[in-house]
Amino acid sequence: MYQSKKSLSFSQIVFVLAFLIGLVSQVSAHGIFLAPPIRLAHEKDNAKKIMLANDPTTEMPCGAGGNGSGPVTTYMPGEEMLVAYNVTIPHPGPCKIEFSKKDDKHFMPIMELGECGAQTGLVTSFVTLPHEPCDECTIRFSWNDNLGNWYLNCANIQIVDPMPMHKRRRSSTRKSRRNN
Ligand SMILES: *[C@@H]1O[C@H](CO)[C@@H](O)[C@H](O)[C@H]1NC(C)=O
Ligand SMILES: *[C@@H]1O[C@H](CO)[C@@H](O)[C@H](O)[C@H]1NC(C)=O
Ligand SMILES: [Cu+2]
Repeated sequence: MYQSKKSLSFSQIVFVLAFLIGLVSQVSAHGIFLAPPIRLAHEKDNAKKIMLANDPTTEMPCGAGGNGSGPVTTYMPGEEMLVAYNVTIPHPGPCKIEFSKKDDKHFMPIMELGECGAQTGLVTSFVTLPHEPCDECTIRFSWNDNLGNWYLNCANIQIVDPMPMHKRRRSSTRKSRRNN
């Protein structure tokens, strides 16, 4: 009964392939940090980059994307930063948002997200950023599931005061001049 009388049609082959690819991505993907935008691994293949960012990792401190490139998102001191994580395969276990001032060192939790990986779908929150400006700081999403796996994604951020003291003084001078 294994001998097939006719070969698979092109559309059947496409269907089977799509099914397999779907299965593979389902098995490997667990979740990805969508906002702010993260660093991704040095990889030519975009699908693999995304897969590595989704998979459990043993690479500390920033997972597979650790030394990769990513955009830098700029915020104001104390700004409420929107964070979004999409869970594709749920596992219980605590998730948190952490902050490092420089060089991915001394990560400190700035928000606990609870058991954010217990259900599939998008997890969003607003996180209050530190007030102190920094040029090369990192936001890390960290999830440690009930099987001991780590999911880590890092995003490059900057905290920039749009009106540092000297500028503030200058602009108020300008204003008072205009008022005179
Ligand atoms: C980045 O990290 C990967 C895996 O840890 C390593 O194989 C690679 O050599 C590193 N690349 C650079 C430029 O440091
Ligand atoms: C978000 O997760 C859902 C399942 O929970 C999945 O179907 C969807 O493809 C994911 N989207 C992204 C951008 O990861
Ligand atoms: Cu899993």
